[in-house]
Amino acid sequence: MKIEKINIYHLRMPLQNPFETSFGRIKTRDCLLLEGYSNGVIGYGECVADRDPGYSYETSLTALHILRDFLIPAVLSKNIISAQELQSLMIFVRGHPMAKASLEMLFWDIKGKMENASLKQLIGGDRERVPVGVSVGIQESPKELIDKVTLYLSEGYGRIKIKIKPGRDITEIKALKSEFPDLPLQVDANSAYTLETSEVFEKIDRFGLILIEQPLAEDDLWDHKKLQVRLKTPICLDESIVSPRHARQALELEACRVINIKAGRLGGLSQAIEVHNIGYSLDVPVWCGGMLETGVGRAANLALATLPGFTLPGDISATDRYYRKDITSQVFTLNPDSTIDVPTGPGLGINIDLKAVYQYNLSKITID
Ligand code: OSB
Ligand code: MG
Repeated sequence: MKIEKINIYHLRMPLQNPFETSFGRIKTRDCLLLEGYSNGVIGYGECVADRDPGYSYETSLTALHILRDFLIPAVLSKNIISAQELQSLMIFVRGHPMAKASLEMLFWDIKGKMENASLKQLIGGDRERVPVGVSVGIQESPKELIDKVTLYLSEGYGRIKIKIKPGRDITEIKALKSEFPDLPLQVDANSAYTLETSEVFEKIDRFGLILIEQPLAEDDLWDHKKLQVRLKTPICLDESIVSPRHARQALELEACRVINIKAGRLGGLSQAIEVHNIGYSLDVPVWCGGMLETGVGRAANLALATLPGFTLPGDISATDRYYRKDITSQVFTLNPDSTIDVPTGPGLGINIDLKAVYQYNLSKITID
């Protein structure tokens, strides 16, 4: 395939509810929507970098810069036959995985449309629906947290993740577990603790959580190893795993026992599949993380999670958990068994609602 032209829309999507993590609170979610043209076929990719560099150093505007000035000029009008080939064209850019991943997503969408195959088929997935959970932000009080979780449980979510930070952890976990003793619960600290502030994890360890996600610094494996030996609960790394090599090294070091896979963080679906393969070969559970994607990224996450090593529920929730009006005409809904159906149409299997795109659009540029 030769990609002739790419439009980049910078979108700002209002969230249904503010989302608070240890690194901040947001009411709107920024993303980039890439729209690529190849031989009459139009494909889409989503860049999951947000407005602020809180989760990682990338932002929507750094990604826009790297895509516009480096990545897109390097791939336009080249004959690209595989994701690996696309990756090799982008390798001269150090870092900026979310920018790269958005171009790879667009590549897969076009490829699927040209070959009349769904992304799930292209990557060899074998499920029609995937198990999912919901990620709940830090709430005003334990009471409000219980109300939120009660609501999500009534909607059918079978696994709950809550965001924690120092001072907003053990009270919240205790409150939830006394209200719902059998609740399948996991927590995500987004790097908010250090070994010095880590005593609380011995207390958290008594609650039999599914996992503790990214307690310590994003650029650290060693201290996670030191924390993991103290705990029965598996540590799951998110921010720290930025390549298949990091995944291998983290597992060799026993810095974690579970891996959260996000194509954006890893630089593309092909890299995400490699991390999955490492986990699968070693019997290490992996699951699909989320970045509050629009329906575009959600479709890609659902396809990715059809691979057999995704044995834990993903952070892939129904559309209405995120946005009142999404930019895809498809609305993703939760099945009663806490699963979501995987799109079956060619490529990502979604249709873009351009009216909604223009409603949320801050800027549009064309590179050709
Ligand atoms: O750490 O998993 C995370 C959202 C934005 C940035 C980082 C994270 C998250 C979530 C939400 O936890 C997951 C979702 O998309 O539902
Ligand atoms: Mg996380």
